[in-house]
Amino acid sequence: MQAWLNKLSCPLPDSLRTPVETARFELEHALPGIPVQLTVAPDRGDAWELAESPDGWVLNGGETGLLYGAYRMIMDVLSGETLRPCATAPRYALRMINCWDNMDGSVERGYAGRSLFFEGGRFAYQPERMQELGRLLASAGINVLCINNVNVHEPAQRLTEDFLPALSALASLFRAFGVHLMISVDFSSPLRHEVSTADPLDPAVQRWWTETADRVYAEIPDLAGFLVKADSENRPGPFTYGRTHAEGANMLARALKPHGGVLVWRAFVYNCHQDWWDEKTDRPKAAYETYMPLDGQFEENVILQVKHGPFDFQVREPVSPLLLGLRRTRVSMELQLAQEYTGQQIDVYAMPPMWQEIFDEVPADRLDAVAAVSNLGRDANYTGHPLAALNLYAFGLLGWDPEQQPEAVIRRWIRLTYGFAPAQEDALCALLLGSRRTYEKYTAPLGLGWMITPHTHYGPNPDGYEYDAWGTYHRANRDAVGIDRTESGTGYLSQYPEDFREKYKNPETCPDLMLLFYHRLPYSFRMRDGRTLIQRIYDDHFEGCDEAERMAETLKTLPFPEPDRQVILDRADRQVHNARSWRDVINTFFFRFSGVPDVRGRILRP
Ligand code: GCW
Repeated sequence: MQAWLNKLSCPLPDSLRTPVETARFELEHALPGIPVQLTVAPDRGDAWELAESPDGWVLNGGETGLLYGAYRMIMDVLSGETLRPCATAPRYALRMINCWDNMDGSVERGYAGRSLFFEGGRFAYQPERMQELGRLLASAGINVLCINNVNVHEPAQRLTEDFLPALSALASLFRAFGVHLMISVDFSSPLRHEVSTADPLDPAVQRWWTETADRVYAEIPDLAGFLVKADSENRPGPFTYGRTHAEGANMLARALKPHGGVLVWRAFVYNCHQDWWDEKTDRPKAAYETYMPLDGQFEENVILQVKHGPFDFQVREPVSPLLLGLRRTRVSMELQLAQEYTGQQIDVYAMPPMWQEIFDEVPADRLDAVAAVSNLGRDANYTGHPLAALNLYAFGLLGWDPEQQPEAVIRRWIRLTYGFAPAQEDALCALLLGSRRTYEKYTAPLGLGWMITPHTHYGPNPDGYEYDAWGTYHRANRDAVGIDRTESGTGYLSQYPEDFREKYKNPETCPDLMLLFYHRLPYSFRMRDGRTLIQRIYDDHFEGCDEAERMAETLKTLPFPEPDRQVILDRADRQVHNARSWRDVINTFFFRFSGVPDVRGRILRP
């Protein structure tokens, strides 16, 4: 089972070594009746062009360009579209998947089974599955795969001797698909190798990293680079030595530079030991405060990877002010396919509509790269929920061209994956397009986020993080809820450009769905449609839950093939259960605090 390419059932031979060989093989087997001449223009990289010739088609492009072009032709034909001459190049040079896989085989925030790459402290993978994965990634235009968790644990932390040959063998499987591997490294690694410090300005540390990079690149010359989570959620980093993140990142970047590698440095830095009495510290402000002063100080092979929102992949967050602020730093925007806070691949949650909002806010020339936390695992269908494969596919397509419309991407995926009749395609497309809004309605209201069960992050718990150290407070009491993040409050909003501030600063004009992100408001606050805030909260939760029930009914009517059908229907039942529990817990929470009954007399627990 290969998600959207399940119609391409031809197994891939082991002999494939280069993207051009793969392109040729795939075209010959998938489109045997269509003559395609491949012409390589090495300097064109990922770009490609398709033209008609008297004897068929001419596909011209860089080595990887030919592969992307070949998959595009195949997918056009498989999804019933007519081949047309065209030329295209990706908007972002790096389109990266970040796996949070540990070498013991577990996956941090993984909802699709155990790791595809590791088990028992070592590399353990099925070569055929790696080829299938290479095919899936390349067909979606994804070109970098970071295989291990940013929270680096042993033995990856050590970069042991046997790590590199195994990594090299894996890299050669993906090479045929134009996918470059990347590894997460631990900033304190030198300490495990008889260097007494990890201070980035210490010559012994610099030497250790230079030698390590040399060793790694001797085995894997086309490794994309290193990914680093430093000084974040208790990980080691430059702060221990009184150094800045530019000093830390640049030291590593210089070690990679002779090899053409990039150093991807995550900007997910905040105080995770906050005192909940402290109302001055506001977690969403943290990344901007840390990195804006460093803008322009990074080496040119450093890419700063910024989560799309200022918190952490909640259902609704504003775009990170850091993404709008940085001008002289190469930036990657990090999305999360793993549905950590968005239903854990049990609840249906199609991400393209959410990403469209994000891409609309970030000027196109601001980003060099996009990255997404993986939703992959060892489950037969790769993504746990068969419909979650859409998110992987869509990430690749939007990383190539962020202007593609969510509906077009979703329809194309449905055609490739299921080939439904038009009415069924319409039904599934509408369901997917609406799935994020539905999920949003039955979970934490109006931009508040975070009312989840601590640690597992599935299911409701309004006070789960309220008296904790993670900086994610709603501060609900009997009169009001939310945090004032305008200038009169924490000042978060002043990290944005003027037009953005104008849009959100006033509760009367702030878009409803962001209301409680920016403002602290009484339950009696009048929304623009005349409802009170508390009534809006109740209504959303009743509506969201009704919608989840209807989604489950619709899914039952659709002719999914087995084994997808069984998985989809089982998970739809669990989603309904989850939605009811959210509705009841959240509504009860607010009813108990406010004492305000539902105007429509629906039942709320006293
Ligand atoms: O959302 C948090 C997750 C952690 C994760 C962290 C991060 C890899 O709960 O599991 O750690 O984000 O992005 O680094």
